[in-house]
Amino acid sequence: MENIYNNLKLLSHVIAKPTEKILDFSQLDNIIRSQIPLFNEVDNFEALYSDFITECDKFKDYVLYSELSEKNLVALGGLFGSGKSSFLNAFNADWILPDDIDPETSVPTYIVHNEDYQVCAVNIFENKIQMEPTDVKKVSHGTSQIDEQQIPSVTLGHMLESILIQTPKHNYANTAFLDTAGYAKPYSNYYTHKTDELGLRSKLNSSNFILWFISAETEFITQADINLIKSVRKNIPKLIIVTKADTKPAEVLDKMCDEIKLSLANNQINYVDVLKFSSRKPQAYDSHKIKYYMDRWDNRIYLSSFAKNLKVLFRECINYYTKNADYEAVEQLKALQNIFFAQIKVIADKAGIYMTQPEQVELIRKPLEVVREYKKLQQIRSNPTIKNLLANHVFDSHQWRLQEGSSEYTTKIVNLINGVMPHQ
Ligand SMILES: Nc1nc2c(ncn2[C@@H]2O[C@H](COP(=O)(O)OP(=O)(O)O)[C@@H](O)[C@H]2O)c(=O)[nH]1
Ligand SMILES: [Mg+2]
Repeated sequence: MENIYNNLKLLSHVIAKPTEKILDFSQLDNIIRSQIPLFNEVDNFEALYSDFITECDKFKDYVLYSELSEKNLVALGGLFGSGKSSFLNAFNADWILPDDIDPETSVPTYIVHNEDYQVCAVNIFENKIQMEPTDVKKVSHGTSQIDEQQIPSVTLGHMLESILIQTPKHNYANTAFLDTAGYAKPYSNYYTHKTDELGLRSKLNSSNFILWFISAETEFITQADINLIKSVRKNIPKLIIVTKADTKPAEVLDKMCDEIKLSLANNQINYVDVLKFSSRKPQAYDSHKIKYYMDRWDNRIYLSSFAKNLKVLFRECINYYTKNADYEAVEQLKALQNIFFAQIKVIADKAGIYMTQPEQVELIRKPLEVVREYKKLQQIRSNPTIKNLLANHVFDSHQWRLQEGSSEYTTKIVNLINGVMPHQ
């Protein structure tokens, strides 16, 4: 009886509508769902739009979950069933996440550090609700399965947009993990809109770092994996983890890692490392190396990329219509962009999120242009010692922490400065 009462309580909780909306997303939603799709003839619109929607969803999550504020996001990607949730459970020494038997019920889950154990969720009505930690498994596996009762099982995953778990077991103060459902091929039994490749790709694109999982059981990296990783933004560091290492002998694992490295290199994919892990033996294999990378990432200062990432769709659309001399569409898009970012700013201000405006994104390049012009005017020549100092000490320094984090970003800036400061 008590179980039935608790399950009913959980159900009413999960489907509760907000009594009062403090943050109103309706105007934003109107622009996103009704107005932007009108410009769908732009090249590659489907991928651009999917990235845009995901970035908007991430923005909503950062607004609704103040616990995510200022945190870098490490997204977990890979095939459905590759061992992502098990990795998080084992890595955090905390068996809170269900291993998903059904992708339909799997809910994107953030994990952050807090001294108190707490779980909250955002439901499909954009209402933030508190939950009991044990409810996380009930949401995915169904209420009766957990309680071993003979009443029909009710899964509630489809009522939730996302879950946020705060746990003292998660050791990274500046990092949030995002557990995704992963992807499945359209002909697979696990294929649903939640395991669609485009959706996962967008989720990865809106993260700061990526952990990509490949099960050792497959013994190789599939072309589908390669294609997906390749389609994600180049400047997001990607660490490849071969999971379920306990299922294969050492020599098979080593050969698999070498082949993965070769395939990635052949496809011009930058990766941080290829490491082995088993959730059955979480201290064994390369777990210390994974921890090393996690520590490094946790030390990176978070720089909000919302404005930059949201701007991409508008920029690409405006470029397309400018090229096609459709100036009416260009003007419409510029007006839409202004309304959109004004709305974003209103919400960000209310939620206390710092937001660069789109014109500031453009301005980021300007200081170096100013230096270049000034040097030309004054006929100043560069001192190579200063250049080396900058390259070796400033841009290479751990103190100079960048959200982009990648060596590619550093190289870009060093190249820019090289351009600004010609040899004597
Ligand atoms: N032998 C073994 N099985 C694992 C390991 N990690 C996960 N599994 C199993 O693989 C299945 C899928 O794991 P899950 O973590 O749900 O994958 P996800 O869909 O990527 O989150 C589950 O049945 C797990 O028990 C591992 O390290 N070793
Ligand atoms: Mg999972």
